Amino acid sequence: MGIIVHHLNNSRSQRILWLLEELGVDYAIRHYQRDAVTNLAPPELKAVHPLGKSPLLEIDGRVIEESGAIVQVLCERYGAWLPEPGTDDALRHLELMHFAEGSAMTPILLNLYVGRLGDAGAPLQPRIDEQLAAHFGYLESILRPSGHFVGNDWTGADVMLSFPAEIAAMQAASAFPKLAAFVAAVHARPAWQRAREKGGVYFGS
Ligand SMILES: N[C@@H](CCC(=O)N[C@@H](CS)C(=O)NCC(=O)O)C(=O)O
Repeated sequence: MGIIVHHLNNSRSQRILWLLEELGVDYAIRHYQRDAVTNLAPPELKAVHPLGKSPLLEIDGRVIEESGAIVQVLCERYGAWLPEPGTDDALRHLELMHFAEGSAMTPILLNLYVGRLGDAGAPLQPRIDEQLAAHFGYLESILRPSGHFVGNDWTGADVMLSFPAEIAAMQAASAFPKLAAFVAAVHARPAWQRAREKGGVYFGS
């Protein structure tokens, strides 16, 4: 049975296309477009999964939600982009796979939503800014001399952290030069460029 990615334009789903391209796996994309006014996913995604969010991966006759789980399943299935099991790197990898969505996305999303409140959100903004700087600063500090987040090669953690790193590089590249270099290295990969072609509009480009 084939693999299908339910892909929302301009979303975290882009990194799943990137990983599939890196793995050289055959897959199909079902495209969904954000609403031009609300920026939300279209209702058709709720027919695939009750939350109606993307990415969603159809594989082996079931639908998997949550990017981190999708990345882990794909890396394990194809035996690639994972550190050696039982090593310190494997533990670090697990930690960072969860950090990407569990921690790094929280201030990013708060910034997005509270920013829409205008003056009403002003009292919250200093704490959000401080947490954004803390999380981006942490990522900047743990990026290894190899240019990867774990070990000396590409892993699923690099895929997961590419999204918060892209936000950091967009918002303040000069404050986070290592993250900006990491993002440039990701974007230079032929697999990322193929995924970008197939995925459609991403970050306005
Ligand atoms: N933690 C989830 C987040 C999924 C998520 O919120 N996806 C966004 C795109 S970045 C989405 O579908 N937003 C559209 C909506 O909420 O209507 C994951 O990483 O898979």
